[in-house]
Amino acid sequence: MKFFSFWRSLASFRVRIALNLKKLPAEVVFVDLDANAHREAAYRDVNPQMALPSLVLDDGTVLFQSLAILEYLEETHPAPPLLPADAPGRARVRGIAQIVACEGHPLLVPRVRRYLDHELNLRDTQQAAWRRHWTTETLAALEPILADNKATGKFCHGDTPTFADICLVGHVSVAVMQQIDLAPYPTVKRIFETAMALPEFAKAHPSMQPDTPEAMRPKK
Ligand SMILES: N[C@@H](CCC(=O)N[C@@H](CS)C(=O)NCC(=O)O)C(=O)O
Repeated sequence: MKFFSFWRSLASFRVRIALNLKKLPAEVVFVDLDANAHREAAYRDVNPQMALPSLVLDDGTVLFQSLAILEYLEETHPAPPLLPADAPGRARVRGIAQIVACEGHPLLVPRVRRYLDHELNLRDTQQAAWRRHWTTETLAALEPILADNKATGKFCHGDTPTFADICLVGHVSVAVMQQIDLAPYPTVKRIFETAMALPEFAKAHPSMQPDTPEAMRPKK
């Protein structure tokens, strides 16, 4: 498989975690979003949406959209399971994952930020306020869903990681980058720390990728 990825891409982060948990090797092709490489013909031919990630199977089939890729990996490589065995559990996990991937994250992606900047001419402080607002809204939605449900365990659903944790860690990583205080979201924070203690999550983190700029790597 060929995996088109960028270090900072949260949607790529999700697929990296799933590939690690399921121990699936993939050749990684780095696409530099900051250099607009995703808008060049070479990548547009792979994914006309010009968004990361994409996963190209050995027969040339192109998969796109991180949640669809996670579903594909789950169906084709069921161990370890990243969805619960019961239908209500699967709906809860997918619901939590979608709060992040379908509600929070789309408001923060480069093409939205570019529009705020170039078309709406918002000042840096206004753009930062936009990002902070939607990041916080998502944290505020996740906390009671996780805190007030007995299905929540060490992870978002039970004691093993699922799609929900895979999505949650990316969102919390963004909140940390924005220096948002996590104290009002103790369950989210606890699950983030539990998940990031696993090597499969830790080595998928944006700061740990081969294309991560030196300045964004953990200080030695
Ligand atoms: N919903 C998509 C998000 C895809 C997406 O917007 N990816 C970002 C990086 S995380 C991207 O490539 N953005 C390019 C742009 O906005 O121009 C998914 O989950 O795969």
